[in-house]
Amino acid sequence: MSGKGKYSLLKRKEVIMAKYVSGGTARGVRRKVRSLKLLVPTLLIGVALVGAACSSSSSPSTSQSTKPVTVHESMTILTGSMIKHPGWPMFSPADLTLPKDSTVVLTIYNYDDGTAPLSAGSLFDKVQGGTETVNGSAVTSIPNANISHTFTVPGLSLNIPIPPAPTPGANGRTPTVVTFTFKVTNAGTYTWQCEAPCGTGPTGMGGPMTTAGYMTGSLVVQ
Ligand SMILES: [Cu+2]
Repeated sequence: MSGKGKYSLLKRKEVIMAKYVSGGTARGVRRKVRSLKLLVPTLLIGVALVGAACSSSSSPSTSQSTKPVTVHESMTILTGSMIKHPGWPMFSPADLTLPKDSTVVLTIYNYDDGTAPLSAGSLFDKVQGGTETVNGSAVTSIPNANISHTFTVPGLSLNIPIPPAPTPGANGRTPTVVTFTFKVTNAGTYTWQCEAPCGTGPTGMGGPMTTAGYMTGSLVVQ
């Protein structure tokens, strides 16, 4: 076969291939191959970008599910004489509703200047299940002689010992401010109780101590 003949054969093959692939000319095939060479890296970059977009769009939902929730609640302790019910101090409100899986900052304003020491050896003078401050200072217990009330939740293993308010002065009453920070996880209804004998009767355990809305109430976690 002559060189021209070989050329013609190759040329003819190219033309046949061109028609088969694109229905066009050999120049069209070369153009197609060139554009494919450009297209492959472009596609790879595109896949990488889509992957990056997917991973970045999934990260906010992850951070949302772990976002910590902090709630602030407050209760006020009033004396019996303040509510015209002598001998019956009360927590107001006595019931709280808290979101589960949250950190709770509970502030208790105690206007009661009376004390009700615990029985000897009682552990309700110790802070349990969270961190407590009294008028801004951190405490881990309150001397038994200086206990006014407690906020105790056996079902959550919480105990908040509460000292009395200052003796009322010329400008009236000022509260002792107790903050207690704790975590709640599981939903449920938990009963709280004051464990200091601040109620009526010879032992101080009657009246408000056993009456919901005074020295006992509920925490609803939902
Ligand atoms: Cu009490």
